[in-house]
Amino acid sequence: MNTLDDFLKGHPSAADLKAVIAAVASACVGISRVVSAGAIAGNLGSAGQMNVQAEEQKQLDVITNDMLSDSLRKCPPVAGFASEELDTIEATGRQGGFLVTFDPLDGSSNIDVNVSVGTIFSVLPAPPDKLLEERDFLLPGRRQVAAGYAIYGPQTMLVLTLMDGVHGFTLSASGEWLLTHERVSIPKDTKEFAINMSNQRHWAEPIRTYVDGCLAGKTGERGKDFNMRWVASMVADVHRIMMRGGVFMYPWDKREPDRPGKLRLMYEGNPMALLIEQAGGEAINGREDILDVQPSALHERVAVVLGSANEVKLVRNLSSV
Ligand code: P6P
Repeated sequence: MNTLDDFLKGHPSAADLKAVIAAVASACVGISRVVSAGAIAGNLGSAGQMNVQAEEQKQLDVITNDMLSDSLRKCPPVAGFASEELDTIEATGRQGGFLVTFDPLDGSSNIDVNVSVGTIFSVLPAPPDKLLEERDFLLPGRRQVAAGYAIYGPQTMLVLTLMDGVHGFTLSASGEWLLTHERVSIPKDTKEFAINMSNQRHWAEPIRTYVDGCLAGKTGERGKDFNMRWVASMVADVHRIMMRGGVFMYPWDKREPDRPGKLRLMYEGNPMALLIEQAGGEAINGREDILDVQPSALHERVAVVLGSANEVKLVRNLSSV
């Protein structure tokens, strides 16, 4: 089997971009080990502080953030990075190259109960010759030059795109990423939807209509029965869709009417939307492609509906009436 190093060596993209991917991949090997050590290492539970999202930080949120930050600081083509766990950006002092945004441990509320979690990352072009500012990160998702996630589950996998399709690597016992899933392709149709049903009374009409159609199954207009999954770990739900299709929804809801959604645009919505589109799926915030959203703040949130193209098209049509 080819390794990630073999894959990158043979890839036409620029050497400095490949160095960024290698730096992220290397950090994820370490994160996998720390996550799998769990209670043995005494890293579970709360860190006793809140992050910029006003959410309680887990110890592993802080530990994994530091691991990925350290790896990027040491990677020459990285001009700066932003993390879900950091209030603002960190500039490395180098100019040009790339910006990286990341969620070091997505789904960390699952970590204490041993459910799959993951790392999500996005790579953007850095401005060529200026001191870095937060607004340099506020590029639409279409400007990404690479994105990916690591999923720490029964297997640890790295799933990434360098803008020519999506490829999956599985971490071997010896710590090597082996190419196990070439050119991942998401089925256009599905019988599986993922949403947190406990929020049903808060959704807007189009989402309620779409989910009601799935629940009606063969007895309704869809003419087929659906299954439901909700891991409450975006990386795990998206990975399932990458492997067998489906539709994932975290829509706007009226609990916080001024908030577009729960998930973050720059390091959850955009990287996942790029991967989904590169694998033949679609990713919208309801009406428009997530990748076309113009960010206005580093930690802004976005509504997310992504997955099998024909299902997302249905939601887009319902939202457009
Ligand atoms: P809820 C994890 O906290 C996360 O950000 C995503 O990974 C996940 O899809 C979502 O929130 C789960 O949210 O409201 O179902 O707990």
